[in-house]
Amino acid sequence: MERIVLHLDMDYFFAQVEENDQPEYRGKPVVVCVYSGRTGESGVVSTANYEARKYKVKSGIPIKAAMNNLKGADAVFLPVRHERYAEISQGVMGIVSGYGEKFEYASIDEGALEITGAAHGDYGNAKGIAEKMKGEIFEKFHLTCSVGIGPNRLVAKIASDFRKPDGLTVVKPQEAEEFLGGMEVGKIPGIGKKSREFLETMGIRKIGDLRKTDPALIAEAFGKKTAGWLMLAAKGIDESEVGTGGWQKQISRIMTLRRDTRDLEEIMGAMGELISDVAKEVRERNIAFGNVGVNAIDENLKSYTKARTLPHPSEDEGEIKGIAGELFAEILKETKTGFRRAGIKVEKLESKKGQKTLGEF
Ligand code: DCP
Ligand code: CA
Ligand code: CA
Repeated sequence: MERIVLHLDMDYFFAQVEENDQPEYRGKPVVVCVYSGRTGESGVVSTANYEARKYKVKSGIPIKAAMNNLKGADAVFLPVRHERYAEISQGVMGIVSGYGEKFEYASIDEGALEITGAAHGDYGNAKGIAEKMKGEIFEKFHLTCSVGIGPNRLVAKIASDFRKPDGLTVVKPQEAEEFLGGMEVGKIPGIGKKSREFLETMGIRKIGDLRKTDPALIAEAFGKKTAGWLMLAAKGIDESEVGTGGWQKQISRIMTLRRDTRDLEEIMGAMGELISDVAKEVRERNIAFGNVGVNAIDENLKSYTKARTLPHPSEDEGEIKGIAGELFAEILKETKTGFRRAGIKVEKLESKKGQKTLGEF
């Protein structure tokens, strides 16, 4: 079977989440900002929606410059809300991971998925899978994304960036060389500004130029290892596996208690909100957990953890609460000090579709 990999990248991610949470901003230029806090306007732009990008506002520019460009444009400037984006990201990636055999969480708004088996090695099927996935993400989260499909992660990732927003680009193995050839070398993931400028001094601007260059020259400039990888990339070759990468294998929350305590009821009272939060994420990611754990840190900063494996995977908030209560009771029985911080986690996460576990691959 021919290998098929899918790569997904959310469109103007942080800004799109903000538009959803505050629909009155839709249609206006929306700029999400990392305020440095020194003055009201100091800091950089995290991202901007497409309306704002028409005014040359993009990630990384100073907020002041964005304000300048958008003067009189009725633009909205919002502070970043990382937790909210992470929550949505997990929900979206939970959907994505269910469509293939192996999933890798690549960044807060990107994931790679091996779909060779799911598509039976057929690119037409692969396209259908991507359409269905995009549909489900839109239905559940009202978010658009851009997807690339190719014979490996490299080609799939570059393809995901080819048409935006709401794009779907399929690059078959025999099309990969041509697809890449006309692109700037900077499109190769890992080629930053410095490398790009250096290659340009060698007369190499396009990936096609790189392919035709004597590998010995590239090795002289970048070292043998990087050069080897670069020359393969230029040909659209990438044999790396889609693995577990940074995909979160547990969901956990921890908090500082209002005061040091040894009172089980007080600890469990404080845990209520954290447990609801964990359970909410479990639901949103459409997963189940096979293990519940607690963590308690006493007034001397000594840490105690306990966990229990469940006989069957569960999605039940009540079950987390019940087990957490028992585990905290055990910790209290074995100690004499007051507790300052307490936390909860669920592990052994798996997709409810059964066969595909999230994290175990
Ligand atoms: N981000 C950031 N600072 C940067 C680049 C990105 O804070 N310099 C954040 C905000 C983005 C998110 O990461 O929403 C994802 O980055 P992308 O590069 O994928 O950009 P977007 O998703 O915003 O836009 P696009 O539609 O071009 O993918
Ligand atoms: Ca993106
Ligand atoms: Ca991205």
